[in-house]
Amino acid sequence: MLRRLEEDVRRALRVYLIMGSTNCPAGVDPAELLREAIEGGVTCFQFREKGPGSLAGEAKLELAKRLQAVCRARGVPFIVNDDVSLAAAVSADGIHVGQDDEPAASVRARVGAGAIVGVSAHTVDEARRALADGADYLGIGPIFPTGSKPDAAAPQGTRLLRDLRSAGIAAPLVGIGGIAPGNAGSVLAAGADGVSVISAITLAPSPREAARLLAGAGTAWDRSR
Ligand code: 3NM
Repeated sequence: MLRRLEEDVRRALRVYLIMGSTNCPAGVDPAELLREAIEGGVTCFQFREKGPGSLAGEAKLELAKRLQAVCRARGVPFIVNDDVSLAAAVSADGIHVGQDDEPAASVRARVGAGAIVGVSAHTVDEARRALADGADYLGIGPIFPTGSKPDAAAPQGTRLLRDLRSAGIAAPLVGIGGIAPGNAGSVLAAGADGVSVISAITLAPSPREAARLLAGAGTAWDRSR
């Protein structure tokens, strides 16, 4: 399969929902939440099944397949967090890894040229290394304080996004951490191609409306340029 075009990845990052079963309010079906969020404007999805109470084994695989089916029916890329074996088992569109996970070069070797590889980076050096290792996009965060990742580093604001662009890095970038409709514009203005969120959508009274507002922040940013 041909390597994804960079511009396709850039466009997909615009409103990037990350979610696992533990991010959903009690009694809410993750597949239904995802369906609503995509209807609202989500352009990419990452299955991140992590932390206390998260699913494992067959139950994790089953949920991955259900969420992938929702994405497929709507043409939204389905990315798996960290678990390269799961990504391979379901033929996911891509895989996202952090600095403490399997290195990007070995992930790229395992998933092949046709899959999207995303890497979390916290410095310009980490970003350069990930791109040299074959990453298609970088996740930059946490931008703002987040309640969704207990081991997140200190919030760094939009500075690293600006530094990466000033350093001439043109690769697709997505901001993450504490992003919501009200601050998404500042993340795009700093150089991100999109915003990645968990709670702004999963804990919103209406995931559809939250996604619509995040997509609207992108449209407003495009118009202001
Ligand atoms: N990674 P919310 S912050 C999964 O900084 C994740 O790399 C981060 O959740 C990083 O949108 C984060 O609810 C959690 O703040 C994002």
